[in-house]
Amino acid sequence: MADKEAFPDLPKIQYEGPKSKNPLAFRHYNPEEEVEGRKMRDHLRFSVVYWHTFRGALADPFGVGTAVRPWDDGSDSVENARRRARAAFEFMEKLGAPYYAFHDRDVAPEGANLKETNSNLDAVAETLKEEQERTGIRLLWGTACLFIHPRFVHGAATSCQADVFAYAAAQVKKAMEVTHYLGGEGYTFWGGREGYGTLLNTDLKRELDHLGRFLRMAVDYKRKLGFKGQFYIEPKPKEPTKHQYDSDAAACLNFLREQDLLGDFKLNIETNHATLAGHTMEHELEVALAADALGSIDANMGDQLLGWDTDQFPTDVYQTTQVMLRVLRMGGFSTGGLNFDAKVRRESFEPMDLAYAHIAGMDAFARGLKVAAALRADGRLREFVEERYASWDSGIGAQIERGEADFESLERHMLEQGDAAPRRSGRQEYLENIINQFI
Ligand code: XLS
Ligand code: NI
Ligand code: NI
Repeated sequence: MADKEAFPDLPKIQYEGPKSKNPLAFRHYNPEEEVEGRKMRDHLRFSVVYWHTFRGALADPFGVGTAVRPWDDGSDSVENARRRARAAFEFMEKLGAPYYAFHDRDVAPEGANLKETNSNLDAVAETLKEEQERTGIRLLWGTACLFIHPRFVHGAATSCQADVFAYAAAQVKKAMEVTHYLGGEGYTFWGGREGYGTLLNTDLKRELDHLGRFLRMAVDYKRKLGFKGQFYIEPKPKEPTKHQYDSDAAACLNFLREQDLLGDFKLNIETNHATLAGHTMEHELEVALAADALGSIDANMGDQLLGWDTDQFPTDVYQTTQVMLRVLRMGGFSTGGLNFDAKVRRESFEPMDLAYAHIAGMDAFARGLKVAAALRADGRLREFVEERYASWDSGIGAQIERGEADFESLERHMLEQGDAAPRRSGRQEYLENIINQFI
């Protein structure tokens, strides 16, 4: 099996332009094409996730997995893990994705104890390194899976059990070392079970303090290790917990500020998590940007009628446009990228569906990038916002912004002026129509 291709029907995907009807070609993603003076490849920094794409069986709460993955014998052996890794790199290479991301337990099986588990991870990491060197594909970020195993039933860093906290610390230490060994550009903390099912059994304050202490230890160890990658926190409001402590961008930022960790973390914002939190993706991106803390993006989308993290491939060009408008405004990613934290539907069970899904996501983002760049070149959206705030550029507005006004001076000003009538329409529909002109 080792030398047989895992994806014999998958050619190297090429850019063929918008008119192509070839389902195994890009219509918009042309890695070499320049947009705003930078190659598309470097704007988009696409990343394939190991968990959904190579470990997801496509089970749901009502049915078993349906995924057909001929290269995977379903066993927990290191040999199977290595074969799977080679299949993953074959796929990513043919797709032309420059990055990937994984949890420790995605890539290597759990052993009988921590020591065995660590050596399994080391063994598979060797294969990953070989494959990275062979293909030039790089690790966007690594992470530790602190939510599947029963030991994490009450959480990891926020468990009521101190020994579980210690296990989680040891696991994250190892996952950071492996990420460092593989030259990872980042490391993500997503607290799947860092939250609660009921407050009746929960000491919220104590759990939050433990989480802060855990992250502080991670920062200290990062320095000791000499790992230069970016740390990310990935907000999500719930699922599997009723309430996850990192519930949205604002909650994460407040927590990091409280724990004096803001300088050491950026946010990894996921579209479907934003909507689960009752926000739009663009809201979450704006909150992160305002704090200069937008690091990376888990690119997917949810379903309006399904209230959980459906993690669908992002195919909505309106949404990818909104995302790329913010990424361009930020001046592009530095360590982050567009990480397809997305899974094919249970009905899309063939290996080739993995290709169709990623091609769809990559093209939707490439198109979103082009639309966003065109909107920026057009300038009307930006000018509208600038003009909307023009009263802050001079006079009383500028005085307030410079900190030269107080309640008394403002009262004097208004007693003189008499009243403040609404002067400007918000023009939402006019603005929405500008976006449509470019899509
Ligand atoms: C789950 C999260 C998870 C993180 C990595 O909802 O999105 O996949 O991205 O632990
Ligand atoms: Ni995610
Ligand atoms: Ni998710």
